[in-house]
Amino acid sequence: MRLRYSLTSPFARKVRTAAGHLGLPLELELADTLSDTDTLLVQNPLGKLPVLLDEGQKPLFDSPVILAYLDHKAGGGRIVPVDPEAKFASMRLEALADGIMDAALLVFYESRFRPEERRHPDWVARQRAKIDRTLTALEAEPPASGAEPTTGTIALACALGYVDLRLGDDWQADRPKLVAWLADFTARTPAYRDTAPPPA
Ligand SMILES: N[C@@H](CCC(=O)N[C@@H](CS)C(=O)NCC(=O)O)C(=O)O
Repeated sequence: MRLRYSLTSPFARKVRTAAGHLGLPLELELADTLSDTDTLLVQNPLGKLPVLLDEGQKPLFDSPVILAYLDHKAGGGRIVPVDPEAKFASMRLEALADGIMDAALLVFYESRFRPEERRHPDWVARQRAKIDRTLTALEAEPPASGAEPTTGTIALACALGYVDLRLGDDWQADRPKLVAWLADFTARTPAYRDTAPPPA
């Protein structure tokens, strides 16, 4: 399997962490989302990464679909819980974590791609508020430490890592439970450690 990815993409990190945890080898191929000629545009008309390429399959995206596919390839029931209650809890957590990443990405893109005079501070503040509220909700109900990784906890770890990378670690100050949870997840999940982005 080949993954179109970038080194800093939190969504691609989800896939790399999941594949590593499941023992599924991935060939990595960088993609340039700013290029008009990158084959990424053919593989995913949305022009977004990650995209997973596997023989006999259409290109797969987005990251929740790819994680479900990897779980299937690994025999099922590994990172997608079989028990319906646990499965929907994991999917819900993944949706929240992906939402944090979407908002953090938008904040980052605003500073990276928009000239200063066309930026919208109120809009950026709204994105940051989404992240803040979601982290506070998760601090009130953090995932259990010591559990086997699921699509939800893999996504959450990648979201927290991305917030650290792009927005700094201020979020940690009043969220000791999430900080402790991430430390435990990091210690127990080599594939997450091995996919840390280069420093900003
Ligand atoms: N929902 C998608 C989000 C993917 C996404 O936003 N990827 C970013 C990189 S981290 C991207 O490709 N951005 C380029 C663009 O939106 O044009 C997923 O879960 O894979």
